[in-house]
Amino acid sequence: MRRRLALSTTVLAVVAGVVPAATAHAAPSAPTPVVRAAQTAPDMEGVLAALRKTLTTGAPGAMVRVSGPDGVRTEALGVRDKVTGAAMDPQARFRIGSVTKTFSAVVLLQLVGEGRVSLDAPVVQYLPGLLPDERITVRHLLTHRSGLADYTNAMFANTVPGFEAVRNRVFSYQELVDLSLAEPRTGQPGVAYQYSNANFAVAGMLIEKVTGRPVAKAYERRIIKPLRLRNTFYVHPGTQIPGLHVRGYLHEDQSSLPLVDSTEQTLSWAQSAGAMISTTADLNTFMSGLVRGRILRPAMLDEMLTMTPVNAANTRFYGLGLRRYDLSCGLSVYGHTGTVQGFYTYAFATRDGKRTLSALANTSNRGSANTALGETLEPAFCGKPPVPAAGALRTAPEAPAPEASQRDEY
Ligand code: REX
Repeated sequence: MRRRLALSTTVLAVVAGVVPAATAHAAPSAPTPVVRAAQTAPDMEGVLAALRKTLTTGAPGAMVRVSGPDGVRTEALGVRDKVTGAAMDPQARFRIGSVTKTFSAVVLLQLVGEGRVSLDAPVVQYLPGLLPDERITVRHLLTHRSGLADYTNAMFANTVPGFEAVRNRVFSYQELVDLSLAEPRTGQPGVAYQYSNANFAVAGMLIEKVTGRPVAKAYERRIIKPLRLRNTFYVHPGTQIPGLHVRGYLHEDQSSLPLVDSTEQTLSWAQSAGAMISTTADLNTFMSGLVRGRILRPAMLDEMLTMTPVNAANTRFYGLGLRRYDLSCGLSVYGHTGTVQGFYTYAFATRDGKRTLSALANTSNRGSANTALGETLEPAFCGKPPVPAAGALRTAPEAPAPEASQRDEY
């Protein structure tokens, strides 16, 4: 409790996900994370309740996989295909959206560790003329502090028409960067966190420039093979999800209209910012392997885990292509979230990598379903909430525990 009060006073100038830094180059540092292991068993009843809520708020199906030294637990509700009625299947592949950003950041940090890229070098040193501001560094891209506008806001201002306009399009990275640069920049380099897919489009371009090969090869050689992720793919610009997979269903902005099957698309609008396909098992292996140092040297993992706050409550942080959530039980978990048409994903691990969770709902453009899916994290990592002492309810019935009030913040 003392710790939480102390944290809430450290960051005062945080506004709606935009966090000003003290100077152009030094981002505010996050409070020390709690690195201990998850101490209580996962509360699978709580996880199931969150999945049920995900369905009642509009997802055709949802599933979760919680892995740890005491075993693997999976839960799946609803359908993975609305037409055939096939049940949601914990083995099925799906689109992981921005969890792809963690893969891209790992590849770039490996290249940094090999001395082929410098985190604090200007991007234009590697990609001459690409960006109009030579102060934008590689680190700014990976921390969302470049000020490059997120072109997807305009692209998907009208959700379904926007999606249909790009679902079969193949963009070059240059075209995506041009879309971003056609908009005003959101700030000076290094100053504020502002989530933008443009950052990870440039990151992909950088990977291709430095390695001389497509990003798919880098993911395969540097992450997928070493961690034996047999169900993880980057098929861009292919539109199909290979093999057994979940079908994705996109909500229209007008909620009376039927769901749109959004399974097949190039995902070219995202590429290295969001086009990968995986499974809950592979995502757990990936996040666990990452935090345990299996794919990054210690110094590079430290860079990735250097976090700055991104919400006013000071419970959400962003590192280099990696999020940190501080849960109500005081535990910090690391991973990423994903949203692409028809698919919401969460993939998180404790700092010691011993407990991991991946969750998927086959819908999107329905914030309440995404929030409900995120409510799997607390029970999975914190276990059952403490039962209040018998007298406690009589003395203070109107005051909710701080833990309870924080459970909605995903
Ligand atoms: C694109 C629009 C969302 C989705 C987006 N996705 O930027 C990236 C990602 C790749 O995964 N980001 C999330 C669409 C936020 C993350 O990091 O967790 N929304 C939808 C609309 C809204 O079209 N008009 O909900 O499917």
